[in-house]
Amino acid sequence: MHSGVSGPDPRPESGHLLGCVSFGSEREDSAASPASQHVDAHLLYPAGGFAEERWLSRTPVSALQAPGLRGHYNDDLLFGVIEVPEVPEAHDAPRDVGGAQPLERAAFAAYRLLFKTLDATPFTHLWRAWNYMPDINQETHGVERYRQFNAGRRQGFALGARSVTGNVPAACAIGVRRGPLSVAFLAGRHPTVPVENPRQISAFHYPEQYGLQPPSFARASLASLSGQEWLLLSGTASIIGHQTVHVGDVGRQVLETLANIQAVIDEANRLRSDERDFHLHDFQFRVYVRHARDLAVIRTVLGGWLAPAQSVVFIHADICRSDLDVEIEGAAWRSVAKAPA
Ligand code: 3EB
Repeated sequence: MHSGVSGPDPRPESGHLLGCVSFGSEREDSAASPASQHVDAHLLYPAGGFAEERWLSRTPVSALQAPGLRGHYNDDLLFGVIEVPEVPEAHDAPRDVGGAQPLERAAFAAYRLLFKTLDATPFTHLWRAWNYMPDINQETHGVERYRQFNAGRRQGFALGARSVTGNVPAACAIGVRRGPLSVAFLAGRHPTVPVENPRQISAFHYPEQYGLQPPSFARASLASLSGQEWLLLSGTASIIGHQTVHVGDVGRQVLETLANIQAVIDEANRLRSDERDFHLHDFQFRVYVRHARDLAVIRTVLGGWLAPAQSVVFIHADICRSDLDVEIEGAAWRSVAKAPA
């Protein structure tokens, strides 16, 4: 299994398509893949207006179809996409589950469906979720929409009998231009090792000032599967403890974010048994940029730390705290000498 990001002119790649994520202007054929997530946000770099990230499997994949969900799986894992439109609540609807706000109910419905689906497959462990929603920083019903999402997600975890602290998946929650709540996910047969960042309070322990129901995600997921080890980094930003730092200075936000990513990688290496450590240069990155005008600064600062050949896509999108201008996530994988038992 490997993943690669290809630009507008992708070279032929070998492997079976497990899942696919596209960024930028929607292409006619992108809907053709049954397990594809479209991120409706302007692609800032690489140039060309469209990029695709493909998750390829060495072994054949099978399709999994359920109402509201499309996915593909191989022997080790399942990649799926769930899209839930936000609909106003019927005035006579029962108020006991799912909350009052459309996004909160959409998040609840998405995670209820996700865990219900996982429980019907061998892939009961959620490794990583990518959450995209429009107007993430906008306030409606007196609550910021990201917080509405957090409330619904947390209730979905609880209903699915999943832990909302500690043993939680890696994730990101990002604002896009339009569309339904879109959740892509990777799930596996075996639990991951959740990784936290010693420089930050765990997100699931954030104080109430960031919302009454804290987000349920780990800073990274360390996963083992036949002969490979993966490190999936959550969206990472310029946060120390629980506080945003370097407000208004995007260059320093990038440096602080890199320090956080390095701290998570160090922590993951500490938790691993294999001698060969993960290194910053092993990762492919996705960078979310709030203001397109910041792209040059962000690329320059990152360029000082990343290898020239490293795969990085830059996406014009909103970050879930309105005082953050940049967020970075990544993934790396490597072969291990012996397949884990
Ligand atoms: C942070 O560290 C920045 O709600 O799933 C990063 C990764 C963030 C995931 C999520 C939010 C999420 O709190 C925001």
